[in-house]
Amino acid sequence: MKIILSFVVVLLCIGTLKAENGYELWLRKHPAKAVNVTTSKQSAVLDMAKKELTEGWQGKAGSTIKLIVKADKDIKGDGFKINEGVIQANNELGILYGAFELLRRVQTGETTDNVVSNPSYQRRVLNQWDNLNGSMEHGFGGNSLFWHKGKDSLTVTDAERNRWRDYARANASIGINGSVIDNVNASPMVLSTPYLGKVKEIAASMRPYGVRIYLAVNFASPIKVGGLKTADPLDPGVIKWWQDKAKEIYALIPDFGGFLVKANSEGQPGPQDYKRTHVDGANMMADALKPYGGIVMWRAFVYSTTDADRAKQAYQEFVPLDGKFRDNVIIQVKNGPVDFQPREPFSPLFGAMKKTSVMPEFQITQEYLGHAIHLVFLSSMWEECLKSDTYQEGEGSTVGKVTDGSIYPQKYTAIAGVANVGLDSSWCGHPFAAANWYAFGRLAWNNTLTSDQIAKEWLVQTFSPRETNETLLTATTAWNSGFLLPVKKMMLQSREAAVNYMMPLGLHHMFSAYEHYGPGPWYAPPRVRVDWTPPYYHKADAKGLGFDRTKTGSDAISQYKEPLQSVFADVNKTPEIYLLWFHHLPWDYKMKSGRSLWEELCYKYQDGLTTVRDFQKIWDNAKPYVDSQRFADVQTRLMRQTRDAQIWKDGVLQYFQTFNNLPFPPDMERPMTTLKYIEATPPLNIK
Ligand code: GCV
Repeated sequence: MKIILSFVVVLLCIGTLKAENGYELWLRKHPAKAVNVTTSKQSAVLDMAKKELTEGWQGKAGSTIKLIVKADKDIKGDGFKINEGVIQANNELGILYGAFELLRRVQTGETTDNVVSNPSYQRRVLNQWDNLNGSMEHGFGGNSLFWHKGKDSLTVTDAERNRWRDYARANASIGINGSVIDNVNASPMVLSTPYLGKVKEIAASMRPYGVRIYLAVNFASPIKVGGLKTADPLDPGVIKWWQDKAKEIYALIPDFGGFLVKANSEGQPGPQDYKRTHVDGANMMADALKPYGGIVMWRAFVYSTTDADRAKQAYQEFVPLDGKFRDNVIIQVKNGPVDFQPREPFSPLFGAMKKTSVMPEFQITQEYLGHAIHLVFLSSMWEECLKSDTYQEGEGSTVGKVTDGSIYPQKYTAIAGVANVGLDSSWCGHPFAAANWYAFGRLAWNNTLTSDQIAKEWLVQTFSPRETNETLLTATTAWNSGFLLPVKKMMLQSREAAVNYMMPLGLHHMFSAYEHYGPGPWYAPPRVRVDWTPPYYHKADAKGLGFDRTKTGSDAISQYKEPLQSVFADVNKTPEIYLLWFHHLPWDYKMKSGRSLWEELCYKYQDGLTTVRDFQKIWDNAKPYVDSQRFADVQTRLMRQTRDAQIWKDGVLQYFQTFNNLPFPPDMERPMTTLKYIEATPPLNIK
């Protein structure tokens, strides 16, 4: 009887699911139950917490919730406690975060008693790679939320203010408390007085939600904006220029967060242009910001063609500088040593800088993971990184722990995510790309969360039926088994699937030159610098494949702490997921499965493709539970993802055959297109 009832209810739901464009993200409104919220005092932030609870309450009708701002030894920073209808925090922002957490817990059916929640990182910051002309570097969710071209580019409208507020609210709901609102390839103009006027407006819109503004700054700004002859960090005129600029900014924006700097990297100016060091540059800026409590996030993403292995260079340049930075400088380090690839081992810089604050940088926008076309849940990748053991202070020195202050004393702790958020009505392009924004925030708040938990939370909030009357709640069992479980499984498999159809077994950087989307392992025109071409990384030849980073090769393994060094040095001990990252191996190398390297590679690509085909079936079966707009949108994107996975498989494997002349394993699917065709086809992401 129950089953029949559930079925009937599901059918009823199908008829009533209204089209949704994704704008509400994970904060979709449900009919609220009556609740009485009391506060110990009145303030803008507390009023907002009260409003969220009143408008979103789905717990017992008639409940009372008390909001109490009172210090407690168990509560750290802007953390909170929830117990028996009371949210307690050290400060008002903590109450707001607690309110969002309580609503989430009610919705996901988790306990709402004895909850103590403290953030892993103090600064949880999005990096928007937004250009001042309104475009976004590797942004796939539309144009910039903050900037646009034209003569009215600095006038602010109410529509913009509302959008910024919605952005800040979404961030606050997952604990993100900062946003760098311009690209790390920074235009000096952002520091000009007219632009700072707009920055002030943006900051004002976000402030009520506790989201502070930061700016990415161009090291040559004193020349370009200030009219000075130099940007030498030791020049008194330059020092004064930055001090005056900091004073100007803080007069406009008293809670300004600080600067993010990409210096001497990929052609950006920096202190080395004046024979100075990263320390000279970063400390000079840090001194200018210090009186106001600002910080400098100085990126370690540096490499040049002079070293034979790009993966080694950040470590080589930064480890000798350990201990020399001011305490308000944080070195921002990408998760892997190369560049946000589908899979990299963790950067050896994590844990190696013991007297300097270090923060992880993740890429939420899917530059290398299928843009806004492929469904790839990146939480799994970040979880893998945060839980990787660096062994720097003995076993258990995970990347999470060496960056969140639990192992090394750090005055400031922080984490950054390169945002995928833009002006699209769905914010991020792909409806499932919002799950990556969500996951970043949740992991920044708690770096020990599992991707399983995060996926579940996101799905429940993003897709659960809006109706809450009791009859419809009987649909829950059907919803769980028909939607939540299969779709969650799909999300959790999606990153590994992408690794498999793009570059399995430790292969990396095999993208076409066009926007890092489709396959291009063959791409190597004569005048392009070699470390921007895939053959530099895969090193395929007649004998074998892979980058030798052991002692017989670049010796990058020596940057890892024992026992990892020995593990990576030994081909039999190296985890197969990193095999070709660390070793150049013959095509007939025997894998743990008993297959040859070539066969294993073929099966991995096949596996990636087959998994994505299955995603299409999973999604089609989920149709009764999803509104027509989001259903069709995901369905169409999955179609393209499947086609692309096929092209990745066909392109890469046929290219490797030009070296090894080996046949495909007998039971493997044959290619659908020739290598020649794939090489000549325009980039896949162009519609
Ligand atoms: C913002 C990669 C990207 C660049 C990006 C750079 C960085 O190289 O392709 O677009 O520049 O990383 O992180 O600075």
